[in-house]
Parts: sequence; structure tokens; C-alpha cells
Amino acid sequence: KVKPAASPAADKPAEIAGNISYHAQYSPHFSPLAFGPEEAFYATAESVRDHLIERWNDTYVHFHKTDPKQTYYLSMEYLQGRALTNAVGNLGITGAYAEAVKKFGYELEALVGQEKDAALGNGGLGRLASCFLDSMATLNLPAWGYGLRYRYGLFKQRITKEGQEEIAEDWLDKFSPWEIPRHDVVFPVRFFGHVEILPDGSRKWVGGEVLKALAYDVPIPGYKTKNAISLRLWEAKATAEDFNLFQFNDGQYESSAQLHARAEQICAVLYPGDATEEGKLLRLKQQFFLCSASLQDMIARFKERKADRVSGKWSEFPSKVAVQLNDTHPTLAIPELMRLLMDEEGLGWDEAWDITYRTVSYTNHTVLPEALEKWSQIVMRKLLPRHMEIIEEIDKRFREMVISKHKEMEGKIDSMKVLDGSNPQKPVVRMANLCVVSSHTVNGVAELHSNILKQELFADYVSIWPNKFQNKTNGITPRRWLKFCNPELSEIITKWIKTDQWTSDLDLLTGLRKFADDEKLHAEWAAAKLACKKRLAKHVLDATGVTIDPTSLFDIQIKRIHEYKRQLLNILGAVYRYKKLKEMSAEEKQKVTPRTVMIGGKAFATYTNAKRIVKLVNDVGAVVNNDPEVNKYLKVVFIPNYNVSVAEVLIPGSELSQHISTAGMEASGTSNMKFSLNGCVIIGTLDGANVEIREEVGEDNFFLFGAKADQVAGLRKDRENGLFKPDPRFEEAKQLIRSGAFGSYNYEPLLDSLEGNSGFGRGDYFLVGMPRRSGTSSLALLRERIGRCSQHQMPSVG
Ligand code: DL6
Repeated sequence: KVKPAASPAADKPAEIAGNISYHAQYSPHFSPLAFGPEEAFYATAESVRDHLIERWNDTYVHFHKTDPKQTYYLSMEYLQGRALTNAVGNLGITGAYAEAVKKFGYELEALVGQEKDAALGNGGLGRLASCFLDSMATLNLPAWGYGLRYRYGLFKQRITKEGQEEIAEDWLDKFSPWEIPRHDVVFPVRFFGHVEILPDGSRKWVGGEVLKALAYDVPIPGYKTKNAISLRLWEAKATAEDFNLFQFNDGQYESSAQLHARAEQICAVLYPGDATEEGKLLRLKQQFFLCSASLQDMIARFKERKADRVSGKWSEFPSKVAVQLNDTHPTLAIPELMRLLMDEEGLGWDEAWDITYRTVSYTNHTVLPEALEKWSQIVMRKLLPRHMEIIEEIDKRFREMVISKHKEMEGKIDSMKVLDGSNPQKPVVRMANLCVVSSHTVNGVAELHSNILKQELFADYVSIWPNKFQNKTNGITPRRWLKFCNPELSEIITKWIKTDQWTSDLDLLTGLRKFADDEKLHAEWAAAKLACKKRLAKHVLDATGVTIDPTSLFDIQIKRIHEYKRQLLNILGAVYRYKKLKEMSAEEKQKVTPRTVMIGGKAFATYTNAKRIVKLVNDVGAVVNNDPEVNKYLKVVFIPNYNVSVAEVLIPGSELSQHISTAGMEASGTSNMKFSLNGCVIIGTLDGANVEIREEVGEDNFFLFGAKADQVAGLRKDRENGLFKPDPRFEEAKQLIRSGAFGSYNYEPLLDSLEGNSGFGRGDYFLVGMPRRSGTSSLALLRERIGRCSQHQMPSVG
């Protein structure tokens, strides 16, 4: 055996530079004569990957020997963002690499900017998955993530005169230096076909089409530890046998490679449009593909870790394997584990069920009815006939159990059961119900949300399983979201509390309390904020061409565009502010705090109202920013193509951030945590994790806004009963838009959704026009606090 040469000593920039040079020559993807920033980035990343691979291999061997219980996180989404800064930061080699790349005439930051975001996710749910991986690696946990290797990530958002345009995001345009194709890790995944009953009475799923799942591993390094875990992403492949050479030679090029084309579709994009039957089928295929490949892999590892572990040891499975379902998207893991245990490993129903139940847990991330997945039983039976049988059996046994053991709940069975046939034309499988019935633990993602689950959405199940439901408030990694993205503030914190241990123990930040009134700290803090604001202003100029004033108040709302998140309320507020500025005398304007309102986020391609909101923000910005009478006091900027890297620039530069969802609708939110960590003040409703953030930062440091969750139903009723008296400011803002002040685009449908009986059939379902019950207003408090925190005077314009 020849021992391979070790990767360069992590603390020797000269050795590192040699290794980068080695990669430029011997892992060539470009002409060896070129070494521009792009080539330098790839060679540097490959050099860093050498360190990762060593740790990642050692970690695998370690856990192979110690055979602990391993957590597997199953998620359709991972919003990884860029990896270089995080990798060198977690490995503690940032300085050495910065020095090494200088030898080629580069700054490390410039190379970092060459990396494409891995945007294999949509929003908070995907970023949470990525934060969990980082944290689990840092906590030395034996954990893996499983996902899909989408060819195109979440679309790139381009803003044109028409509004948002979606373009395929080509994160694999060249290649990803972080992934390792695992040609030794391949599993078959079947679709369609039929179920055969074998002579011994057992069942077997046969026929249909069989694709291969090929693993790509992305090593995830922990911070200040050697633990490096895996994010295993599956790619769908067809084989040479599926290629019809005869047809090809006969000129029938398309039909000769049909299965290859179908394989490519599976991992082509994240969340393909599901308005058509084909789209729905493709999404279901994606979900099953992830579940089947991942479970086969887990079972293979379970067997591999103890070679003598044969079928007699299946009862050990739940003490070695924990499967966490990230929302309902990977629900098919439940019937697939049952199928693998029964049909492939020969276990009986009871044993397979006991193992499955003790292995699987489910995290709920939403109470929005339209986001609670329901799959057509007809489609499910066609695509996954054996799984449909298993789901039917789970449903039947659940109903029998309720009748025999919880007679008092019999009247509730209809809403609790898994299969809903109330519309015989369109019978569906309720995925959340399947998860609750089949998981040993169910959690919500913030205290308020978990309480809503227990008291409303899943209340009936609580009487059957009182201990099944838990809360696990979301979290974020303080490395990416403070240490690496805001080095200025991080250094100040470390200096004042005299330790950098806060990077893995955030409670240590309370050490700053005793300096709360120290002017020197305030001055340093303000200087750091200004530096971040200048960086943000440069980003805005580069991305939009709009110049913003870094001394103005930076007021930011960045998140997926959705009516419940109420970006519409925010922009109506900006419209009103604009109108009042127009009415002011020059003298009055002098008293106004200049403000830059920034809104960013992607609207799902088929979500028309969300796209109208994007268009409105852009149209308002175009007028306000070019109006010489007001643009010293107000700018409105739509930040295009919001993604992880953009967030890393925006959040450190924020002073006020908006988390104003209709109470009860935002399960948690995680950007609220990132903003708070970066010294930004939140204006928010008592929703999701806002509630807990407010408890931590104190009421005086949080601008409370709007109705509470338990008032929302009453407010909607009031509206329905005609008891809504519109706030004149709300009416003025709508009127100004209707007047054509922001262009001739037809905003009527959007404004209509705030009135009468449009939208969900109940006008202004999200309570944009009726954000709070009359009475207490936090506006006065808000004015006072903004005035204090930003040293600016608040405008008197609402
Ligand atoms: O739990 C992560 C994240 C929460 O922070 C957000 O509040 C929540 O909206 C999001 N949920 C989803 C699921 N679908 N929807 N809507 O993305 O999860």
C-alpha cells in the first residue's frame, strides 16, 4: 500500500500555495496557461477540499467503528449558499489561505465572490436544513443529510419592465468543487409497475421503470472540530441497457433514450410547477426518489457497520437510525421503510411497523392549508402501487385502533384519518396525517407554532398521543450568520467579552450587558455598522444601479414573497410615506429621518399576486428614487435575486427589519434571528420565533406590531360582518397607486385582494388593511426607539 501524500500543512501559506498550484495543473478544468480569478477560485477550493476529505474519511471510519445511533435528515431542500468562506473558517485556516492566495496576486474575498450559490432550496426550510448540518457537525454528532442534486437550483430572479422573470440557476455551470461523485454508491429506484403475490403470501413490487440513484457527497465541516459529516445528494441515472441502440441507429433519437430523458427530469429542478398532472407526477417521483435511495443507503450502512448484523437484529434498527422528516415532502419514507423491511427483508407487518414508528420523526413547518400536502390516491396508486397498499393498511389499522382504544374520538376519525375519500372523484392521501400517525415524535418550529399544532391543527391526535408533540424552536449557525458575514462586529464582540467562544455558545453574548452604556463600545459598534452599510450600499449600486445613502436608516424586509408575510403592507407604508413627503414643506422635510426601504425575495413562478407585489415594489422605487423632491429622504429598492450570499451582505447592514406576517401564519422565521444577532432591531408581529426573540431582547428593544394570533379569527369575522373601518392612511396609499402615480400597470387585482370578497373568497384574508385591533398603538414607542437607536429623528409620517 502506498500512503498518499498528505494535504498541505494548514498553517503554512507557502505549502498551501504549492498545493493550489498543484490543483491548477493536475486537477485541470481549464487551460493550464490561464489563472484568472475563476481558475484561482476552483484550484483554491480543491485545495481546501483536500483538508475536508481527510476529516470526512476519518469521521466515517470513526463512526463505522463506534456504531452510534445516527441521525438522518431527509429534506427536499438545502440552501447551502457558498462554501469557501465557511470551510476555511470552520477549519481555522482562513488566514493561511488568505496569505497563500496573495502569492498569486489575489485577495481571498475576491475569490470567494467567484463561487456560485448552491441554492437547492426555496427559503427558510432549506436554509434551516443547511444550518442544522453545520451545527450537527460542530456538535460532533453522527448525522447526515440526504437530498436531491438538482441540476438547476432555485431560479435566478431577473427584474425587467414586466416584473420578475425566472431564469434557470446554473450552479453546476462549470462544476461544484465540493461534491464527490460516489460511483460505488448506487441504488435502484422503481416507479409504476404492479404488485405480485408470491406463493408464500408475501408481496413483491415488480415491473415499471427502474432508475439508478447515484450519490454525490458534500463534506460538511464542523467548526473547531475534526468532525466532518455528509450531505448526500442523489442524482437519477438510466443505464446503458436502457439506451436503445437499434432505434438510435434507425434515426429515432428521442425514443431511443426515453428513460435517460425521464431520469434527467427527476433532478432537473427544485419544485417543478405542479399545475399540470405531469408536474404533480414529477414532484411525487422526486419525493419518492429521495426517500427510496436514502433508506436503502441507511439500511446498507446499518448492515455494514456490524458485518454480523443480519435480519435477526432488525429490532436494533431504531437504536441505530433516526430519520427526521423535514416537513411532509419526504413522507414516503414511511411506506418505503415498511416495504423494504417487509418485502425485501422478510419482516412481518407488526415488526416492520414497530421499527418504522420508532425510527421516524416529523417536523411540521407550516399551518397554511395550501402548503399541507395532499396527493391524489389515483396518481399514488399508479406510480407507487405497493406503497398505496401500505398506506391503506396504515390508515385502516389507525382507524381500528381509535375505535378500539379511544372510542371517545370516533367522531373525529374523518378528519384524522390518512385517506380522504370525501370527494370520490378526487380521493387524496393526507401526508401530514400519515406523518403524525406513523412518527414517534412530531415537532413544531417555534413555541407559538407548536402550541397552534397542539391546540388546533393536530389537537385531536393529542388526546390519543399526549406525549408525541414537542417544540423545537428553529436556530441558525452563528458562524455563517455573524462571525463570517460580519467580521467587523464579531471582532468587537470578541474584544469586549474577551473570548471568541460565543461562536459556539451564544449565551456568552450576555457578557456585553455590563457594557451597555459604555460610549466607547457604542462608537465601535456604530463604526462597524457603518462599514457594513457601506458594503451593502455598494451591493445595491452594483445590483440595481440605485445609489443609497449609508447614513440613512436601512429598513429591510427579505424573505419569500407571500401574502401572509405582508410585503404588501410594507410597500403600502412606503407609498404613504412618499405621499406625505410630497405634501411637506422643505422645512418639514428637514426633520425627517432619511430612510432606505429595501425589499427582496422571490415569488413562486405561478403565484400571480406575489409577482404583482414584486412589480409594485419596483414601480414604486422607480418613481420615488427619481423624484428629486423626496429622494434625499426616502428610497425604495427592490433587491433582486435574494439568496444566501445576498443575505450575508444585507443582514449585517440592517438597522430595522420587518417581520410582519399575519400572526399565527409564520411558523418560525429564521432571518429574524439573523437580523437580531447582527444588532438590528425588529419590527414584528407576535408570530413564530418573534415571540421568543422579544422575550430574549426585551420588550423595549422590539417594535411590537399588529394583532395577536388569537385575535386574527375575530378580526376576519369583523371584516366579514362589515365592521371594518379602513384606516384613512391605508385608503390614501391604495388611492395613490390607483391614480397611476407608479405607472399604468393594472394593480386592480392586487388591491382588490385587500377588499371585498376576492382572493380566498374572504377579502383581505391576511389582514393587510386591518393589522391590529383598535386601541393600543406601538407607533409612539416605535418613533421613540428608532430615534434612539439610529440617532436619527423619526419622520412624522406614520
Ligand atoms: O422552519 C423553517 C421555516 C420557518 O422558519 C418558516 O416560518 C416557514 O414558513 C417555513 N415553512 C415552509 C413550509 N412551507 N410553507 N409555507 O417553508 O419553514
